[in-house]
Amino acid sequence: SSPDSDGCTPELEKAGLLNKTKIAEGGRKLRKNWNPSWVVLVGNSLVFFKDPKSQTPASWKPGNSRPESSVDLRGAQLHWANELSSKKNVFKLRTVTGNEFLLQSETDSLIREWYNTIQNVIDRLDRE
Ligand code: I3P
Repeated sequence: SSPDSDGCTPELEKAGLLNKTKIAEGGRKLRKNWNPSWVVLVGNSLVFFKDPKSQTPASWKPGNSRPESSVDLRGAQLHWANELSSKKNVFKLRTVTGNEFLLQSETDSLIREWYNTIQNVIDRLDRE
């Protein structure tokens, strides 16, 4: 049987490396700080990990694999937001709690896949 035969383990939908910056916390604007982030879409959440490649070997410890932060996609809003950055391929994710993130990739097809996959999860949650 599959590891999730009980249906209780959230399904891993997508994982990959994107550039990320948080631009608002609870509706309050933050200063941009772009960093590579390992992004995992699992269940109803988008989970961010620090990019291991951006860390020195000495800084790597097993405990560092814990998520940096996590975003509940229920009620979230997704918009292309190239006007919010000098970078190309940027979209904005806004949570119900007023946290806002920009996510970016140099690869057009990759960022479109992420946009569509996240939007599908948001749409699914909207229908529940
Ligand atoms: C910011 C930094 C960001 C840039 C931002 C700058 O400067 O260069 O990369 O965002 O532009 O203010 P600093 O490091 O001094 O904070 P983009 O790369 O997304 O353009 P912005 O203020 O126009 O958003």
